[in-house]
Amino acid sequence: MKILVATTNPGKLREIERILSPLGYEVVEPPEKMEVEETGSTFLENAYLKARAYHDRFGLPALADDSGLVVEVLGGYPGVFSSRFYSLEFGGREELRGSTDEANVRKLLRLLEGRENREAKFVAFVVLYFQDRGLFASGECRGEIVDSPRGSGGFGYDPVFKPEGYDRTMAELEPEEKDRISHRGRALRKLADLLGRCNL
Ligand code: ITT
Repeated sequence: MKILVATTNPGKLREIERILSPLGYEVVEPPEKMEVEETGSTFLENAYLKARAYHDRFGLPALADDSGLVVEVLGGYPGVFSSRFYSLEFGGREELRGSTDEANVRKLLRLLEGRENREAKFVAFVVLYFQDRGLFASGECRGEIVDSPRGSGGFGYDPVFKPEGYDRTMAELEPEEKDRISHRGRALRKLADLLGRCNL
């Protein structure tokens, strides 16, 4: 089955290809960039909006991922705002000096400075939209936020997220190690399983 990956994030695209290709799916990149307004208030709504928009535009089964970091002591922030956390008024705006990932991480560390409870989880909702319906699955990865960034793998908040049971950050794991335990890996394997049992 051909699956169009409905994302503008190269980090996500890499991971989705890495996880779905060995499961027998032909993963296709979007022919051109497309911004979809994420007007939903949940990961699921936003994933559905993106999958449907790419499907309607390009006419292929489209897979979207809406994901983010949920931090307990920040009342669930950055959550659905993870990709643009630095620019939110919540917690004070952070200056953009380099990449948005770097500014997001800087703001997160500032807000958690001196905090004892550093629990966090990554959450992903994936939606595959085709034949006028959306199939979805979700995955989580629990861990905590470390004091300063470590490692160069992955993307986003990976350098400051230490998964439960590990003494390395997500950005210090091998790509396959991340996929085995990540929110995205878990969600995509569930979705593939569901698809396999749907007989479509
Ligand atoms: P698309 O909507 O085009 O897919 P996006 O980056 O805007 O790209 P989201 O709205 O789902 O996607 O935001 C996800 C953000 O959550 C992402 O930019 C990171 O900041 C963070 N995030 C999600 N998964 C992550 C992961 O595996 N590692 C680190 N950070 C992650």
